[in-house]
Amino acid sequence: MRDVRGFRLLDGWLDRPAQQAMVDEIRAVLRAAPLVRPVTRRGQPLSVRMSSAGRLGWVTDRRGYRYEPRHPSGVAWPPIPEPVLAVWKGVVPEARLPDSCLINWYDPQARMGMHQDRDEADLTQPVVSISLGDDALFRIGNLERGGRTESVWLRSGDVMVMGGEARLTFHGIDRIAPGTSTLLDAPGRINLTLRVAGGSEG
Ligand code: MD6
Ligand code: FE
Repeated sequence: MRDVRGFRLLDGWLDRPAQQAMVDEIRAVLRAAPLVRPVTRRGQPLSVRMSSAGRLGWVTDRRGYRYEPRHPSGVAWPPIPEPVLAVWKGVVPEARLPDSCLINWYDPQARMGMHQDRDEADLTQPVVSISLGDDALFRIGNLERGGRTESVWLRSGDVMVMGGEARLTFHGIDRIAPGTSTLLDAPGRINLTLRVAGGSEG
């Protein structure tokens, strides 16, 4: 376990067969709830394509950022696959169970700008992220935008926990290193982020 500014990085938490099984589960979710390229409130398309599993899915469109109970097509999000829930239970056993799993697909050109994850109702609950496929350069900043940053490579099978003091730290993905993993059949990366998005009524 490595601690980088309060982010707990569990290198190689998932072995190769577990990664493969998880990719199969995610592909099944994406057949029911296909990836979409979201736009910001200003209409700027993100480079990452997204879908979700769980009671709530994170979306952005002209109406802004929020959690929604349905895919933009109108179908309910599929349930969070059991092996994905098992990672959460293994790494943050004290936390409430997650009700949202955001699925991000990065093609080799995709990136994610520095952001905070703050659309969840209860910010005392952690966010757990799982990396599958090509390596990604993850940048960790501060509780305010700007300042010095530190970068770490996230590799296939790595799990990252953002909680406690670090829960509102700015972070982003600078780039993907295509061809560094043989897990997926195309160059790119899948990132799963599990969250407790809703309030305690859920
Ligand atoms: C990514 N991850 O790894 C983007 N957010 O592709 C995130 O934005 C993230 O890894 C919250 C907690 C952990 C993360
Ligand atoms: Fe994030």
